Amino acid sequence: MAGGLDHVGKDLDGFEVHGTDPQTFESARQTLGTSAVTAIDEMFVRNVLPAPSADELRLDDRDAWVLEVTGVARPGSLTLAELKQLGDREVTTVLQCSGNGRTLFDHDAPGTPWGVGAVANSTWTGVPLRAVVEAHGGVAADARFLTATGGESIPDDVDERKTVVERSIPVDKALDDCVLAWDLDHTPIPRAHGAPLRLIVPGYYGVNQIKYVKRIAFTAHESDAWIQTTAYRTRPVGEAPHPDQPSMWEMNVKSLVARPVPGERRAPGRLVVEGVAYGGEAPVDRVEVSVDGGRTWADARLVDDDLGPTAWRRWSYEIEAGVGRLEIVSRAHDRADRTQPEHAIADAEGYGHNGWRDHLVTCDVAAAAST
Ligand SMILES: Nc1nc2c(c(=O)[nH]1)N[C@H]1C(S)=C(S)[C@@H](COP(=O)(O)O)O[C@H]1N2
Ligand SMILES: [Mo]
Repeated sequence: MAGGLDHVGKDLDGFEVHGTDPQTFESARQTLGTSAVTAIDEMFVRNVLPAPSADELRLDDRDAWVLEVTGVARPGSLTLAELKQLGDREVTTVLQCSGNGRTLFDHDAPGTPWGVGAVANSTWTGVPLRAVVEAHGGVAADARFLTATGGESIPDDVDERKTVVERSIPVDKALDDCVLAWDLDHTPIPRAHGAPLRLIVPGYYGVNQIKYVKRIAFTAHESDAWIQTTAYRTRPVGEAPHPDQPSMWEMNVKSLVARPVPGERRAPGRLVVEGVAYGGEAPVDRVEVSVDGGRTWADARLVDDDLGPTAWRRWSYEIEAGVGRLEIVSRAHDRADRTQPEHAIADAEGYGHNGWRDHLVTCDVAAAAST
């Protein structure tokens, strides 16, 4: 935990700081799901490269930001002001780093040692990508992917392809669901979260949600950037990276216990267990909770209205707790009949942990000690 303002304008109070340049800040478990939509101040931050400066991002004149569009019938570029003329849509969706839960794996997976707090649920406003494409005469005939490039400037002395944040996603996904967003939570996107323009890919892992997006290209092949070919692919421990391994695109179904927090002590009586659950492209429609380490389960109550298929569901489960130790676990199900496994598949890079057993939270229920 740390205090004070970071140089991207984020108040670090309450975050676990894994790195400051580039910024890697983890949200505290107990803040997850305290509101239906995560407060911007409580959103985790993950920058692979240092964030561009306010000048580079045109923060004094956001509408002047330029987006290049290629792989369409009429390639060209648009300012943010022009993009705003093409229409807008709001989408509430989970943003989660592929490595969220990495430290729960038994093997020593490399990368940021995330606990459970690299996840948020956020509302974005922007233009549907399809509208941008239509304004440029449609996608090129051979296009199979959308490739989006982040606006970080890359120093001359490093290999641009090994460094650039550039990701490809299937073209149908891009046209059906994606938005180029300028607002987060109905205010201009802060620098930490991708000002002034960000690609939002609902239901996909965080790395695909390109911040500071300066170019979109419809391409026949996936990007040859290292972050696409080699990194962010799932594979068994011990296997070498290869571009044929599945890319970290759609998120798997998952849930977290937010409160009580691990090791918390509570007095006997009414106890409310709270958490969040989310899927990838299919919405979560049921969450089960066990307070005896997975021996018996009961359905949790889903809180809030459904905010959309890729938003999280907050859930709540109330018990009368007697003296003893609670071993709390949760298990989410999605509408495509997918469920969290008891044990996650051990992933070489520590991606995609959704096993319910490793997410177990213990809570001791004891009468208050008299002094
Ligand atoms: N341009 C750019 N986009 C990026 C990144 C980055 O470093 N640069 N990091 C990615 C990763 S790995 C994640 S998990 C999310 C984090 O989004 P957040 O910092 O808004 O929480 O942004 C993604 N988009
Ligand atoms: Mo990430």
